[in-house]
Amino acid sequence: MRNDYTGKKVIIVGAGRTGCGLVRYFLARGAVVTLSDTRQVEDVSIPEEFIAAGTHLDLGGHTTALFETADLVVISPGVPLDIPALRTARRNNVPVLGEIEIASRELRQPLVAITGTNGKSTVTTLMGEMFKAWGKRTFVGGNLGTPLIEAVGQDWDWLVVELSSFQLETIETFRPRFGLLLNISEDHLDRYPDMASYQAAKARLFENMTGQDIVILNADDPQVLAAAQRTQARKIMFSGNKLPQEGMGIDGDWLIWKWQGTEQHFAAKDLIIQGQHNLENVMAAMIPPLLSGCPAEVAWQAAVSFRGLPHRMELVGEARGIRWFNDSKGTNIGSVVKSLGGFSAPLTLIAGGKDKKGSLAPLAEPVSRKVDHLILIGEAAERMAEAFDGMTTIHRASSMDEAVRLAADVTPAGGAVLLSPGCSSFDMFRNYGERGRMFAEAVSVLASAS
Ligand code: UMA
Ligand code: ADP
Repeated sequence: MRNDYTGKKVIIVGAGRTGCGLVRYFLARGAVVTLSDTRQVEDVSIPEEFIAAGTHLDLGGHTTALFETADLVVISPGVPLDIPALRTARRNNVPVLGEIEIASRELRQPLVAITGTNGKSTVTTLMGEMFKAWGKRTFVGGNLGTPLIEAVGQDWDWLVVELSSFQLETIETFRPRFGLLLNISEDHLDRYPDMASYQAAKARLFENMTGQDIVILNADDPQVLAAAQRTQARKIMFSGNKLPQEGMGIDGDWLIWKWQGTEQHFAAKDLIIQGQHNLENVMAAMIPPLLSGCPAEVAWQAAVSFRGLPHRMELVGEARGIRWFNDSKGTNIGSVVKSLGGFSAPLTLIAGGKDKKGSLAPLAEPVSRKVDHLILIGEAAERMAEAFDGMTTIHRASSMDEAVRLAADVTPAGGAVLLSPGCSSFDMFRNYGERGRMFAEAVSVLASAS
């Protein structure tokens, strides 16, 4: 039996949230579990129950010999497939799979998978709200935070799952009922050798989908359409600038759902979340519930009540007559371009962080047109300073506090400060959430001092 792991030697790689979920899953199924991580014992927190249940630990590095004789290796998304231990496993014909594959082999509920470079978390959360408003017991998770393996064994009607390219690299039979590809622009070029490999990882979403499944695609993104070219699944489009024959699009101030000869209209002005990209997100989120029988007014009500997620263009303060926006989740260049789109006031941009090595060129035009002051932080500061030389006034800061103080000095009242780093956070912070919180805290210190 495919899911019978009794007595099997299973190595879980990565002792983060995914790894811990996997250990619990395999212990409950009688496997002989080893948890392997590059971190030293003092740097990881291993739950007591794992040790009590006999979990073996392989810490401070991955012991290659163990990977030669395992029955199965299951990796966390942050673990690259080309590390020596995983190469050894594959050379010895030991299957190397990811958490999404393992979880989806157990889960029988209809599953919506959402991927793309930007907008995944927004669409996943919003769609979850729609299914819940319709009265469905809905798991909402994946890359968003709660690993899919934690959905196993609970009563759900629907699974709404955000997937990263990392997670898609290690699927085998995973087959969602609905697969959404929102957009593709440069990201994660610190992990992929080139854009084609990143795009290929995203396209794996479609590989097991059949004519009975539905893919939902951004009609305006050529890379999305190229990635979905060979899929067998039925294609339904959404578009931010036209009306597809069938699907969802925009006409003036209206979002329009066209389906089997009928049309339904929704007033864009009723939405709280702002920006062209969020219209696209709302349309993408509505399609699976609508096609599954959710009444249109229920889905739309959930959309108009949605206030957006923290760290995505979140207004965190108005200190010194300046509006301060936290877009810490803007972790790639494409998302910063979208975020700048909404600004017209004098603008200071705080950017930089751990460099993902993608091209900065798409940001040049919006920076010269919209950004009066650019404050750079983190490892990418040097490369960004070179790329935007002469286009705006460039400053450096060595901490978030310093960046915020500097922004307060150079931005006039009536202007705005935007933290939209275009980089990941791991050079200076634990994650994008901590980076955004430190920004908001520095802004509130400023507000209370003024
Ligand atoms: N590790 C090794 N060997 C390696 C590399 C890493 O042992 O060669 C260990 C690390 O020391 C660490 C562990 O692996 O202890 C971390 O694994 P992980 O990074 O996969 O962490 P998790 O806590 O399991 O979080 C993962 C996702 N992380 C990544 O993709 C990097 C989380 O997405 C996700 O929320 C979670 O699973 C639940 O599904 C975060 C993310 O940054 C938010 N995602 C990227 C993004 O959104 O851009 C893709
Ligand atoms: P993800 O989960 O894919 O990182 P989020 O929903 O968390 O996406 O949004 C992250 C950032 O990406 C936002 O702050 C915004 O700047 C940008 N963004 C959101 N939706 C879109 C979209 N549909 N197209 C392009 N950029 C977007």
